[in-house]
Amino acid sequence: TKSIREALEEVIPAKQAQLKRLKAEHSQAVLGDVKVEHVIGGMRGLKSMLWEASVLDPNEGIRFHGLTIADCQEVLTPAPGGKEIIAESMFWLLLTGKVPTEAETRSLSQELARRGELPDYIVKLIDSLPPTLHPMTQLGMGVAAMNHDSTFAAAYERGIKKSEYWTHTLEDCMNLLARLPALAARIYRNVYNPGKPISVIDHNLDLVGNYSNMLGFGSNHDLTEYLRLYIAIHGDHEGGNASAHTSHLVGSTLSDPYLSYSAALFALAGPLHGLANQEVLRWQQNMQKEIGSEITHENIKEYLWKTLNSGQVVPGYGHGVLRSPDPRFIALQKFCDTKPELLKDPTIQLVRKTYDVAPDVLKEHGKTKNPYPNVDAASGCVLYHYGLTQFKYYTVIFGVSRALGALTQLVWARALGLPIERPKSLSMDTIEKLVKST
Ligand code: FCX
Repeated sequence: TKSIREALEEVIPAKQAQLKRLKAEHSQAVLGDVKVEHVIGGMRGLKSMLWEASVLDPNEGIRFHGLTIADCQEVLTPAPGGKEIIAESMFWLLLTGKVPTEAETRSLSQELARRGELPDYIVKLIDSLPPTLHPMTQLGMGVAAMNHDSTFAAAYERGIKKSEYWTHTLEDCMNLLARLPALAARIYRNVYNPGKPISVIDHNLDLVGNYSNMLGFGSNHDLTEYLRLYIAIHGDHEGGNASAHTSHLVGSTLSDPYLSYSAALFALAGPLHGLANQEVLRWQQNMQKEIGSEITHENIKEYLWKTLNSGQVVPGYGHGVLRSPDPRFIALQKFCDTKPELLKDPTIQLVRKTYDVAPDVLKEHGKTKNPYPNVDAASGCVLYHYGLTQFKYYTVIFGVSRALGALTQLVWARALGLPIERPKSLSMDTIEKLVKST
């Protein structure tokens, strides 16, 4: 059985040759215009970044190396006794562009389990933090501190050739990915169940199976399966989203993967990005409190207008690129469709009822370019149903997941020898001068 590193080694030369070709033959080809709206509008739609693992189509949603979520559900190996995509098979696909065999998937699970223990100094650091510190802040701090034993940073200090960067980057990425569940679970334990023992890593279990065990939910097969699906489909959403882009930017300075990914986590912790999944639950619970037990489409509409008229955004709706309902939202809804007890849950019913009316309300409001739900509209309510009720923790699960794509790109950026990012900025005066002269 091939290791993930060997599988990657096989595909690198062709990609390096492709980049060389692009540089030599098409460097000056035009991909689009840079308009003032890009400079003042968050660069929305500007094609300015190389990202290999996934591409987001505004209408069809995400494709991982060309595969839709439904394709992945069909071809990627699940956990023994499970049905959902697991993190290992998704990581293999993202990193190598190939669908791993079952044997390759299992050997990657074992490799990650072997690397999964937290170093003592990380345990001490996390245990010393106040439980009132937001779990995302704790996660970012823990990840940053792991740069203490970065193989890449040590090798760079020793002096290595550019062609060797990717091997050390991969080593760090594997360790980071492997340790994220233990780190995230320790934060959960410290904040919500102080003193409770944490399960040890089972070397015959997949990454998310172990994560669920360490969170204390291992005996709940349905929740574990949901976490597997959640983590696989949140793994990558092309490169321009704030967390992925941050990790790519920081990595381009040759900061090691721990520092690069911790920076990404702090971008994910913003309410317009990953924190939206905590905000959705908070917003929905307030709606439920205000409406009471008689929840109708009419009073959900009223609550939506109240949110919009008070100048706030409706969390879980809208997107920078998508222009139709997010297929990740649909995949999570389909998970619920197979479980009658989930369909009876009032929080899950509220998500569905909100989806019945919110797009029309947002269209009438007239600002949002995409009046449809994104993944965050649905992701938290199933966790809530299964007893993972602490919604301040939800973005941490997103943070465990997004490593799959962000770390993949860090390895590729180093394998392709991509340069430090340094776009040109302009002042408003300069823009006005440029506009007048054209
Ligand atoms: N509710 C109310 N207003 C919204 C809105 C929403 N859900 N989504 C967008 N708008 C508003 C914007 O605030 C903006 O108003 P402005 O002109 O007064 O500044 C206007 O509509 C145009 O924005 P638009 O171009 O459609 O959206 P952007 O690309 O600027 O922003 C996000 C995209 C996702 C940030 C935006 O839709 C939003 O704030 N949504 C709510 C938060 C959320 O769910 N975030 C998670 C997104 C994602 F899935 C993730 O990263 O996890």
